[in-house]
Amino acid sequence: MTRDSCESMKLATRAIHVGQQPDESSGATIPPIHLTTTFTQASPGNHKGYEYSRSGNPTRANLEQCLASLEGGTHCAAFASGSAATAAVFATLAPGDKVLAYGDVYGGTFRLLKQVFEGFGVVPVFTEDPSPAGFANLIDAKTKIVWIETPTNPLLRCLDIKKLGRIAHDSGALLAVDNTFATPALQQPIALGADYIIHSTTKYVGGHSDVIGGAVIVRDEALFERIAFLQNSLGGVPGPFDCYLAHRGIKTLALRMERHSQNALTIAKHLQGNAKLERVVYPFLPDHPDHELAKQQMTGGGGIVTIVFKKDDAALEFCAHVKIFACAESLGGVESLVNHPAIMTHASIPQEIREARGITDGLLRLSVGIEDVDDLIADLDQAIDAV
Ligand code: P1T
Repeated sequence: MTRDSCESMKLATRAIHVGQQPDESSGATIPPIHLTTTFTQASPGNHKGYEYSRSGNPTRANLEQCLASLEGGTHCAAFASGSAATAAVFATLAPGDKVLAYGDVYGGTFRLLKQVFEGFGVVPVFTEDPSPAGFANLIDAKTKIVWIETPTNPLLRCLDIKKLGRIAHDSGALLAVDNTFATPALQQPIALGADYIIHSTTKYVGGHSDVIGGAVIVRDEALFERIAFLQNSLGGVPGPFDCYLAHRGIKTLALRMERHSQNALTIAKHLQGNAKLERVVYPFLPDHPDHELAKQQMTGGGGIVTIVFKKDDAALEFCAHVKIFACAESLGGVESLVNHPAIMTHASIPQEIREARGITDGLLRLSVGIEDVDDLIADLDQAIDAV
């Protein structure tokens, strides 16, 4: 089926069929992986739409078509990592342009803004208030991009995409939403007004912790032209095999996100009230500060649960005792992981800023996998008992 013939279908169907036309030459139901750097031309300039695999490759085009469809965008550009995708969006800016972001962003995104793009004259501005008013207070005519993650990494605050889209647009800025944590299976930012969607496809989109990748999805032709130009010019493109792996993962995205969300909610409820924990953070728990908003803009709470131990040292001890949960960076794979953001993923954020944001040494981020939830709970309980 072509993208056009699938467009009226639901996400779980599109995830399996868009960009998966059988191979014309052989009938292969699963399209071949086009492991080629170049494409033979009948005569100079007379080709079939592909010239050189940095500029375009059929396996990459299949992945891009599918991701654009799932996010409700018109176009997608795939990248070699989520960071390369993020950098391409910032590379659309000129000196003096401002990026307004909530402080609780992925450490690597903070590092790109502060240690790379600030050097080129881009001005990063961080609000510590995730409410629409927090952004409205800091936005001005120089703000070109409002950048958000929702839920945020690792504190799981949820930001109001619809209201932030209006604030950005009223001021002449674009809204960029990093949809890595929720994925299009749980949250549709373009339908709520976002202009750019960014993914680390390394996470839930790929889903199996075996491929690094990224993507930018847009709903506007002119924006896509600029991003496609930067994709080709900066050259941070994924190889065909990586595109194949990410696309293969997408086919089970809807199913996986349902199970990740179910397991995470069950675990969050189970851990709530544990005497050794100060806090259990999960958007679909009623005591979460953004619970109402999360229920409005997400169809499930996602697979991440953040826990904070009363004693900082307990977090490290816990990591030494878990058996099923692997102590590792990253998230979004079928297997459960535990990450210590202050030491691992968010170490590039200066300590005083990190702690002021609540990323303390006692905080752990659980990426809840799709194993049997009883086994996961037993593992968490024995590790907490051991500290
Ligand atoms: O790792 P990479 O594919 O380059 O993606 C960067 C990135 C972008 N956006 C979000 C929300 C992310 O979480 C990440 C990467 N994050 C981790 C590696 C992590 O463990 O949090």
